[in-house]
Amino acid sequence: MTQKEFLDSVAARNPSQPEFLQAVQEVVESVWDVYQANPRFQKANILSRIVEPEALHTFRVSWVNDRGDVEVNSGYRIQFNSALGPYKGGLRFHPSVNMSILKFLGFEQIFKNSLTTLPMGGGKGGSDFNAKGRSDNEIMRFCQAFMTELFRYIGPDTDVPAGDIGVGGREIGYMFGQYKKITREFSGVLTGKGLEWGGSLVRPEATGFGATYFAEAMLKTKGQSFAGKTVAMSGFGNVAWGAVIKVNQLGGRVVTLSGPDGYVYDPEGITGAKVDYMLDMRASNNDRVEDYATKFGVKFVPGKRPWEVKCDVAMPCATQNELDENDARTLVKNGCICVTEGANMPTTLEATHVLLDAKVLFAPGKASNAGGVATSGLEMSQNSMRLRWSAEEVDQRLHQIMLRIHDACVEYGKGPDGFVNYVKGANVAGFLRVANAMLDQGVV
Ligand code: NDP
Ligand code: 2IT
Repeated sequence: MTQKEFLDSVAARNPSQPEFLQAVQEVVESVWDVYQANPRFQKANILSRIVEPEALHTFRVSWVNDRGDVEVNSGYRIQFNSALGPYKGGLRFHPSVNMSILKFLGFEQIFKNSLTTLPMGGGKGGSDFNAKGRSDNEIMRFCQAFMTELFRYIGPDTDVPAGDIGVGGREIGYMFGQYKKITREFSGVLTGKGLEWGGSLVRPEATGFGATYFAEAMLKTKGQSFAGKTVAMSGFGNVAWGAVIKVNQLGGRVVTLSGPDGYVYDPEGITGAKVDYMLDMRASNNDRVEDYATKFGVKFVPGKRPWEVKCDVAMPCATQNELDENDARTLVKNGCICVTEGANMPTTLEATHVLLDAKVLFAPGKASNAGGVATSGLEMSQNSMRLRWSAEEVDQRLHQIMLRIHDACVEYGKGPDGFVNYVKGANVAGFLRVANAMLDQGVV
């Protein structure tokens, strides 16, 4: 079978799932040669098995809003691959959520979790719930209704969900409370828990810290660092917040943030109270960054993305497909040397090719944003031991894991000219561990 025939067959089996097919295509393009060179993988039909989720759960979530009206949402949990450990991956609450988006995220999660080298399989879930304008009580009731269905499918040794877009510490708390009430068990069934009840220090910051450590390692391959660098960032949520903190610590200056309404340009840099204000914006359920511009008297550019701003490093930290081919060309033209994904698949396939052709340092999210799930893995370890590590210990382990992922990408992605294709490196390194584990475990 040719690569095209294989991709066509996946497309035929998964109609109307463009994001999922995009994620599959990127991985298949990278691993095809390695796969063809290994008859054992082919005999076990690993590639066809790896693109098929082990289980898909969908359920109705009915709940009552503050006006007393009954509302209905769709709930999902995708258990994609358990070759390396219990299913592990976040829950996304956003009106755009559908099967295609969750399957792309669950698929990416398999390889990301593999890259961490921690014992975690891949999964993802969520709901099309829209938190915009909801009261705290409504969010609690929704989370409880969601968990009343989800609890049947998860468990600390089966499937361990965490946060993603629209799911942070508050939502994890409400879901954990409901799980505990239903099952009468206090366990490590979710990660991203509060620090006083089983959470890990540094988990809130981990994705952004990890992405910044990864970017620093990439810059180092060119003898450079964040010191004095201008950074364009998108999003204003959990990942962007952690990345802003770490870029500041490493001497860089973040000059943009974005939301669905547009982007803010703050040439002085996002520091001090402005960083704390990001948490207020995320908690306001307001869906906009314009508030930041109003509060701090900086420029707001409605309806646009931040990639038109001149920068040395770009860190897309909002959502999928938010950096397209034109944006990539603009970044290259403006002298950007490094693009590190904090979000999952924020760069389109076409934009990825533009950046790689221009020899820009480009890190795919499955490598550079793996710090979040890696620290979730460390939270699971602490829960199992019933111990808590210090912030320094967690941060040090996180840093080491990110450097190891960077090394794995270099090992499998370095070309004859010395240029590192991190996309290829991450996909091949992530794939090999999963494929070998699947071989060992037989046809299941
Ligand atoms: P948050 O909910 O904390 O923040 C998401 C941010 O993206 C918000 O600023 C959100 O605004 C914005 N956003 C959502 N949709 C759009 C859009 N269409 N255009 C512009 N901005 C948008 O989520 P996270 O920070 O946790 O997640 C951000 C990205 O990082 C996602 O791709 C997620 O999958 C990925 N990620 C998250 C990890 C984690 O541990 N949290 C780990 C690894 C990756 P609003 O919500 O108001 O629409
Ligand atoms: O995309 C991701 O890696 C996450 N949302 C974090 C998953 C996790 O289980 O911590």
